[in-house]
Amino acid sequence: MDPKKRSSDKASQEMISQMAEAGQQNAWDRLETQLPQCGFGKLGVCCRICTMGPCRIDPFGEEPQFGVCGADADTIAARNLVRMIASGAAAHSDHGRDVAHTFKMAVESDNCDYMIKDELKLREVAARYGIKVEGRESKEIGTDLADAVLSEFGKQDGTLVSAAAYPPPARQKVWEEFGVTPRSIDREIVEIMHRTHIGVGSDYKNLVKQGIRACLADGWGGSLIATEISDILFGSPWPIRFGANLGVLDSKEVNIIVHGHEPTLSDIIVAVSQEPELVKMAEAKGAKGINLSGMCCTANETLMRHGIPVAGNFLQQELAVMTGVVEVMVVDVQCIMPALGSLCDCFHTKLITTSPKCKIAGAEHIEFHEDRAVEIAREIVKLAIENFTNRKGEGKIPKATERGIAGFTTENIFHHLGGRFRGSYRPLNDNIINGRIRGAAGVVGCNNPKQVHDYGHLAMIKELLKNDVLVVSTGCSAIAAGKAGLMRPEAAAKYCGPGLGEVCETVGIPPVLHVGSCVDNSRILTILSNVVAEGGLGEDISELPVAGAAPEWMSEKAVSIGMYFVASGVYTVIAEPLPVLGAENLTRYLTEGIEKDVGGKWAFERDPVKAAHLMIEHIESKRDALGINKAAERKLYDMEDRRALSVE
Ligand code: SF4
Ligand code: MSK
Repeated sequence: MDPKKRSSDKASQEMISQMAEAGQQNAWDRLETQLPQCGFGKLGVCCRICTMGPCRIDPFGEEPQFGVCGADADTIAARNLVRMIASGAAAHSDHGRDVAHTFKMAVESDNCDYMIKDELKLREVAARYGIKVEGRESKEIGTDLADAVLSEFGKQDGTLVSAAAYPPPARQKVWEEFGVTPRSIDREIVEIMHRTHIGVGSDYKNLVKQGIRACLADGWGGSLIATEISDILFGSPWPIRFGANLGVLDSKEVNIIVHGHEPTLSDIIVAVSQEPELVKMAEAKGAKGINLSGMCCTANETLMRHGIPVAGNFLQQELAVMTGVVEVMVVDVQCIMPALGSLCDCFHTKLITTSPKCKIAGAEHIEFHEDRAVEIAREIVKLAIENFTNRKGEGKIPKATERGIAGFTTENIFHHLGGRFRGSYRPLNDNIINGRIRGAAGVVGCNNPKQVHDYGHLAMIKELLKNDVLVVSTGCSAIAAGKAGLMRPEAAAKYCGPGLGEVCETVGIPPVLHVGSCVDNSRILTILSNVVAEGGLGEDISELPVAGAAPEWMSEKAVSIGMYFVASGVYTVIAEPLPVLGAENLTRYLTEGIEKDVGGKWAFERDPVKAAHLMIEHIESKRDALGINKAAERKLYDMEDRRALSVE
């Protein structure tokens, strides 16, 4: 076992070796025990929707094959695919719903642990939902907004307000004409489950169509609500310095890792963990203090708003426990490996589950209730402090850490590029039109032990930067970029082509912009809407020189994200193919025909550098179509150019 074949991250390599020496299993080991994985499952042609099955189709069979009910490979794979979308959209949207409920509680109560932190955003978002804002108190506006967003989940009439309030008009027209404008969030997810039941639809394109409607209800609905309401409730992010990788753990302090996805509990833990009384308690136990860090997207939430360091991304959750210095790993929902339960048993680490939706064998459950948020957060921090004295020895913490700047949003990119007093996307559009920036790419998504950890993200991002493509990133991809130093402003000079490098250095931004967690992929959608609205790059997102990618994806949420980018007009490249390759017509539709219907399409490419070049080719073809490649000749910046770019 060569750790370099498992991870490109030095801190992770060190911990992988330690796990091997200690005889502890991790995700890479378990993947090996699973090999060879089921070919039918991989190709998407296994069905167990009813008990006449399970049925499977041999994709290499001479004769056409059918399940017992007569379903062919395209039907089976399409049903499986859209069920993945249903699950992914449900996960994001349920996160949005929970944040919206907390928001409702906050605006309706006079004595609550949460309060509105961003009044300006409250008014902006409320206005989009058609709520009167002039002359009204924040609490009144907030009450109306809470009701409006909560009704998006279950309403029976009309279409999503946000699907009309945020995307460019030309994009809305595409959806209307194709018949995929989402009606309500829950309804689209439920309808997938209905349509894929035995004996309902078998037309693979019609099945995908419902998948599209549900994923749009996720990206422009549930995820967007999660982002917008979190900004209002917990504060909109602003560029902030952070440290990243396992080296942020401190052997002298009480280490608490917040892991999962939602900000509701973690935001309160951030506040209470520095209360003098708790710090004193920690000192009385012999610790230097309380050290909070994050894992996966809860990390991104606390990093974006508070600069809390990131211990790692998805494949580092077991490695963090292996350091032996984690007193408590507190988890909420999503991307939490069940393996943590038994692994924590081998150490003093307490795994604490907090959501009734997520209980794990071997974990202690302290149920989180928003109306007692501070009290519960204190209880968890105290438990960690008490556990400090149970630690055996100094532990083994890898030294590797990096620093960077995160905290970019649709709104503040506006000011970074256009200046505080004349915020505008104009300089970004102008630099794309004049060719200094060739285009933009969203590189997002998970880790997957089938790819060398972080390598796919980093190789792809570096190739894009070298070719003057600006990168925005979320989720575990953003953490990978942060750990590799790509979120330092100085990275522009090292990794970017001359055009992008010059723009980044002039404006003072890193070449990879961290825009948040998985639900914050909705920020990328609204950034694209703003670029279209700014003018000069076409009328629709599908005309923009942009592309998306998930080079190490693994979760069903990534399928929903990928599909909502495709359905919003974005060419999207993923490494591990969607499990559809056993269904020829469906595969051809997703990678070709779908473009005629929604403007975007999928591509599958495991080699991250080749994948980057597919994205670059696409970006250049969009530039050609816009007629802006003619204006691409290089020139040195004169003072006038620099003035146009500088931050006021
Ligand atoms: Fe087999 Fe059809 Fe039942 Fe699927 S739905 S398990 S293909 S009989
Ligand atoms: S945490 S969904 S592993 S990005 Fe959002 Fe990372 Fe993927 Fe989970």
